[in-house]
Amino acid sequence: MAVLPILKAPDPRLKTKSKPVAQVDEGVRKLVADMIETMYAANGIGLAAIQVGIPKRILVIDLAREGEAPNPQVFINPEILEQSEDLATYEEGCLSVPEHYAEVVRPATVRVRYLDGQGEIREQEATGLLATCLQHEMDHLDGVLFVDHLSLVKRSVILRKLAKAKKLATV
Ligand code: GNR
Ligand code: NI
Repeated sequence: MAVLPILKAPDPRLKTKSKPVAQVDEGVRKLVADMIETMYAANGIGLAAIQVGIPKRILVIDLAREGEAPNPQVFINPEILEQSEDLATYEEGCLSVPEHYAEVVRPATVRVRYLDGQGEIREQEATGLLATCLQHEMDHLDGVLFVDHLSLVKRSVILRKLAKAKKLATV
């Protein structure tokens, strides 16, 4: 297992549309294990493969709180089957948009179909933080960041600060 470096915006790779996984094989299982380790090391509740530079439709989520037993959930090739009309607002952050947080409105409940870490097909209905996190991660698979849900003004402020921070870091 390995902790992988996480891409930070603005990085053009974060805009990639990730490709479906053809087969859940040894290579995919190794990547999933590395993604879980990377998510824990970064104190995140979710991670999409593109955040570590791999354009595959894979995401991991663990909503267990500190002191609770770890509960990593693996979603491969996830698809939204249904989404509620009622909406929920959460303050979102992103490991690829460090130190910026903003309220994002999304469907409150989603039903998803996906392959689990064993390659078994599954369906799950998600509400609350899991619904938000799943949609945030699934956005990554299509090259979308939470800031893309904000007004142009809010998005520009955040992206300009990140570009500046990146510039300072590389001098
Ligand atoms: O760690 C994370 N926290 C978070 C909080 C609210 C809504 C979504 C998230 S996901 C984020 C980790 C991340 O960037 N996943 O892509
Ligand atoms: Ni994110």
